[in-house]
Amino acid sequence: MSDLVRLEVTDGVATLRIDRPEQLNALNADIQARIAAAAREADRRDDIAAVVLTGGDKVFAAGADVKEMADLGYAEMAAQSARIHECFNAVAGIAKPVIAAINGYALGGGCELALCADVRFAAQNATLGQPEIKLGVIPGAGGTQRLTRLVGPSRAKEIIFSGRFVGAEEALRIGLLDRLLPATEVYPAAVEWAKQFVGGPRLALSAAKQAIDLGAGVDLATGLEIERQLFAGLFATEDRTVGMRSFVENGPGKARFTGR
Ligand code: DAK
Repeated sequence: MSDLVRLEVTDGVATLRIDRPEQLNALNADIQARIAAAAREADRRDDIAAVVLTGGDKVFAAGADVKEMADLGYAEMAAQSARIHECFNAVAGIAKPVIAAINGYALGGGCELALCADVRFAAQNATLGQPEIKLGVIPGAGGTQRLTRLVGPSRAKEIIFSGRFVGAEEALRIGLLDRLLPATEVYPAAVEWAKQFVGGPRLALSAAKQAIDLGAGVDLATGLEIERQLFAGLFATEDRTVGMRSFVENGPGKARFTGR
């Protein structure tokens, strides 16, 4: 793993860290590929219960690398767009709780990357936005879809059409962020949040994430059916047996899950 993207694991919590601060963590093709690889590793590894996505204490990511993109033609971009989607889908597809810890700018592809997490904690001075319109393009890594699902179509359109920066307070108010903290507390708070899932019922957490994410894109009846199937499937797990037996014998909240 390059130094530009690192996957660090401590006591069951992985930190997926982007580290190119002098370019405000601009996501070039190399970094995108490395994020995808790190996300797949985080998904695969049994010693990882939850993931913190961070760009460090100065900046989350100021977007895809505009300098790298500026001279590309249609054919090259058509090929690249599949790769960038692979990267973002790999993060969104981590079948474990994922939290974004946001300091500073999360713009364009940076904002879209944060949208691939399940929840977002940010510094009071964080700045979010989808400024692609000012470059003559639109968000291309999920912004028109994931932002809309999170804040609703009118707000998403207003943010995307204008390309304006969204301050942390507003982002919290509209549901784009989940918690605001002093800058130095963002990452530790995200790690604390992630820690609650260590030793948790891994398969049930994964099923809950799948039900919510898959259900968000379909009609209610289909969503309910997805939930029903996933729920029934959990009766094939050891954690379900342990969880219910522990409740019956010892009361609530004492189960020791195995993750199987
Ligand atoms: N790309 C490349 N370099 C960037 C960058 C970016 N997005 N953002 C910042 N940098 C670089 C700056 O060029 C500068 O580099 P040097 O000149 O020092 O070499 C360094 O980072 C520090 O930036 P500034 O000097 O500009 O710092 P300031 O504090 O003055 O301003 C800023 C900070 C965040 C307001 C400003 O840097 C800025 O506006 N940055 C660009 C923000 C932006 O427009 N983001 C959206 C990028 S477009 C795709 C899907 C998605 C995408 C692309 C393709 N496909 C499906 C194929 C996504 C597109 C985007 O994200």
